[in-house]
Amino acid sequence: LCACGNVEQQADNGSGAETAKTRNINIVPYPQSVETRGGEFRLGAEITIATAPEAPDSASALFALLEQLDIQYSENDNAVITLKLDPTLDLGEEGYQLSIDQGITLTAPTDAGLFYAVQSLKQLLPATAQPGYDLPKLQIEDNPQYQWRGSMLDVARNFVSVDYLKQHIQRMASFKLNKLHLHLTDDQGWRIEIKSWPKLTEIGAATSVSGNNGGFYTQQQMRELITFASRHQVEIIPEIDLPGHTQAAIASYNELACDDVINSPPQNQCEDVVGAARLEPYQGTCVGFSALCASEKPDLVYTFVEDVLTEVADIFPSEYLHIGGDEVLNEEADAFPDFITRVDQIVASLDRKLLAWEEASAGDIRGNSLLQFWNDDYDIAPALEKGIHLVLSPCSYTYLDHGNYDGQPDTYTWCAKQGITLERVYSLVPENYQQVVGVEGPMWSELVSDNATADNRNWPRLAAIAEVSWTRQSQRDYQAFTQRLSALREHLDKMGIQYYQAPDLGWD
Ligand code: TNX
Repeated sequence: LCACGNVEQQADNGSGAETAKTRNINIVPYPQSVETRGGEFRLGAEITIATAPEAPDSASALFALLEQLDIQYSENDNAVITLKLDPTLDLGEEGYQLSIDQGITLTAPTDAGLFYAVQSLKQLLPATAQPGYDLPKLQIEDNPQYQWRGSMLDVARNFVSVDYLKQHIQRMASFKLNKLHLHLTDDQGWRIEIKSWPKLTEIGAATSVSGNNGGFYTQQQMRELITFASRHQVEIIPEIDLPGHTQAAIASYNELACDDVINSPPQNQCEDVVGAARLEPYQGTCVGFSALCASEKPDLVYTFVEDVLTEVADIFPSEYLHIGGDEVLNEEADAFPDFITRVDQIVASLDRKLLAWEEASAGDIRGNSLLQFWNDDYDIAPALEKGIHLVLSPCSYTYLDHGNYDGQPDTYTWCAKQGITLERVYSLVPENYQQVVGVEGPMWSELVSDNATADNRNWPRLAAIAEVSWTRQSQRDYQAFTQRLSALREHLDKMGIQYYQAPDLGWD
């Protein structure tokens, strides 16, 4: 994805670059190469800066950083901190250089690169205001290994506010995570306004799991959030989960189902839904029992899907539309491959690419699709042969609804009995898989109904997701990671993150 061979060599042969063991530059995710030069540069409480007019997002990020640290600044050519766009720099779309010497110079070919340079600088500084700041003289060259560095929030099982999403986006950005996948629909709730099918939010948005608050995002709110996210270099990817996980849609428009009672197949353990009326909104935690009736009512179902995806594509500018495709365990299982094939055609007609959970490889989908790989045992080889690439979310490493530790209350264990520790997340080696675009940490929310719990499940584990997806394997080292992250505690506190105090971080 980027022509950065030189830089990689420099990092690997150890000439001047610190090795994973000796470094003490507390940046997460760790950069491609860091050379310290000895000595320090003192940043005063009143400085001059120069930003690049064509790079507004990095300029805003720098202003916010200086304001947070009570550093007075004015724009001037002879600046102490310079942000410079240099399109000739061969560092890929997101790479940057950060040099601290007699002053601080951030250089990148894009605004995104400069934005990430500011994030690195931010981590080199304290999180709160001081009289002055001593920074190590150094030269950093950096760019990510993977272009997909994701977090998924399940806002369907339990709704979260726009304010929380904004906070989450800022936190993601500080760790250079760049894809926020919103799981917008599921059995328990429909969270995005669809003007042509208004009952989806009138009825389908009213509930969550266990009688918790419902809610939905208006199209206007979502457009504003997308702009906010893009200013933090985060792209929002919408997921409309189809054809299963659709009880909220079916409760809103009963005719989308085959029968008016729920019939469950033998492999489904969900006794509580069998025989329930289709009209009822669902507030339990079973999966796999619902599906749109594509087999018997194709006209209605494909009209619905096309209407919904057309509005979704109009709201979300993302290159990919996530159409779910997971866990159709009921009587519609036979119709599933054809359904996926047709939905991919709808997505193509909207000029977008398909993203779906791995099961969607059963359909005849385009080779430019992405599949989200969650079950290590799944035979993904045929999809790879078609050229399809993977977003890695193998559940035993990345499912953040599982416990931070063995026995954590209100967590799932189905994929990893002892929970998924920080070290376990970090031990994912994306390089061991083929055709990978990156890594994503899904945080399913059946058991997560407040922001504090969401924070606790996401952090610090998302920092490990960030490092395994940004940093090359030669630069990854769990001990060094925990030391660097441990040193950033103040930064996490400043962002208001109610993280789990992972013992390896030594914060007790
Ligand atoms: C599986 S894996 C799901 C979700 C659940 C989650 C709970 C996958 C694509 N789907 O519907 O929320 O397990 O851990």
